[in-house]
Amino acid sequence: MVILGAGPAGLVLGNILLDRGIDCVVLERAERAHVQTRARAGFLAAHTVRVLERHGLADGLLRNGQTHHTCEFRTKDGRFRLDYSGLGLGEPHTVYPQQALVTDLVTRFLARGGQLRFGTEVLAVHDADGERPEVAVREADGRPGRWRARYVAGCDGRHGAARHSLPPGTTRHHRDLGITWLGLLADAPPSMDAVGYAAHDRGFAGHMARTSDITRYYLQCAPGTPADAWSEERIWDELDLRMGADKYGALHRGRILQRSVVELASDVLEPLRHGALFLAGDAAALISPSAAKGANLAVLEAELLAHGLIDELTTGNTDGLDGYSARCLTHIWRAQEFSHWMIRLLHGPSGTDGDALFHNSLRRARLTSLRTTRSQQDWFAEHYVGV
Ligand code: FAS
Repeated sequence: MVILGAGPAGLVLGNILLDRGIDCVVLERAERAHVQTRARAGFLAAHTVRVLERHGLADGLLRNGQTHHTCEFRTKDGRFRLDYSGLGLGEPHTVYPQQALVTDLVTRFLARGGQLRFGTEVLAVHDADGERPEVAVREADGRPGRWRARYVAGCDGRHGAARHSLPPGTTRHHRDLGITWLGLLADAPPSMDAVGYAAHDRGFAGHMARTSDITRYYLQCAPGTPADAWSEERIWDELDLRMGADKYGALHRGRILQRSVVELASDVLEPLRHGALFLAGDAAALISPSAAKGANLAVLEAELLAHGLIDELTTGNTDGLDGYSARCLTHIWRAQEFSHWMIRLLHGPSGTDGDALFHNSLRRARLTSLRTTRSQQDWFAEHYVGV
């Protein structure tokens, strides 16, 4: 079994297969230090925690993760909080930085004798429809290499080789959402005990705890804005303005540790299986971070694929593998739908022309429904935490 990519999808899959005695190798382009410090997700759904616990992969997050169950919406009409531990399925999030989870998964995989080849770039997957597909790589020493296996899992993300090795006829649904965020990681304690969403006329702003000392912020900016265009002072001033610091108190400031530009897009490939090649995680679909679903879907899909592979390789039963694509796509499209709902809730066209006024009035009505209607709050909580 060859697994492309050492992100949450590839590592969860590799650990589950290794535990069941199934030989696998993970091929990862980046070096270990980079993989283990790349800051992305932080909100793990209750389902994700259950999957990781089920496979003995949750020690770190159970020890250091923080349970989270409140979000706060701030608009020019005021603010309201939703404690979703009493709404919908009544499930909380666990806040645990993705880089910490990935470090746990790498450490455990290697400790169990797993083969993980850092610095190995996958160039292409050939003969996916054949008995033993071939994975062409550039090894860490620069020499070309080839890996053959009964199955290949493409867990190498949205820009990986697996996506570019698909046969013609694969359907790709892609939408650029025309919204850009500055993704920021600040060396500052969280300023509220909730996920903060500000739907401001100047654009969206988001506040998400990562640890007791580190906070992730998102700041909507004009498309094409370079990551380093804004000074730290301007960033904090704008975050304070959009978060309503004049009414609710200033945010805790600190050094900006990491910045990235996130162009919100939605992308789904169908089907997710091509012969012996299976796609999982961001290689399968990209969900905008507005719904915090990407890493959670990656773990869900990794477990589904692992179960299908274990069944086929140990009993010859192919039901799990045959149904893999359809099962994942059901979850993916639900996550896409919720992600789009969140985008329409938190972003509106700027300006005062008729169209802008119309859409912003719809947005305010959505926020009012969420603030005042129990059924809307239950729906929100179920989709916000569920995958
Ligand atoms: P990954 O991208 O994590 O891993 C793929 C791996 O494949 C990488 O290590 C890469 O180096 C490697 N690779 C790529 N090409 C290769 C090649 N040719 N050869 C070998 N290796 C190759 N999701 C949430 O659920 N909650 C959040 O709060 C959240 N916040 C996010 C914030 C940001 C700024 C970003 C960018 C994403 C966020 N996401 C969030 C989504 C994110 O977590 C992804 O969904 C998640 O990393 C997907 O995991 P994988 O599919 O394993 O892919």
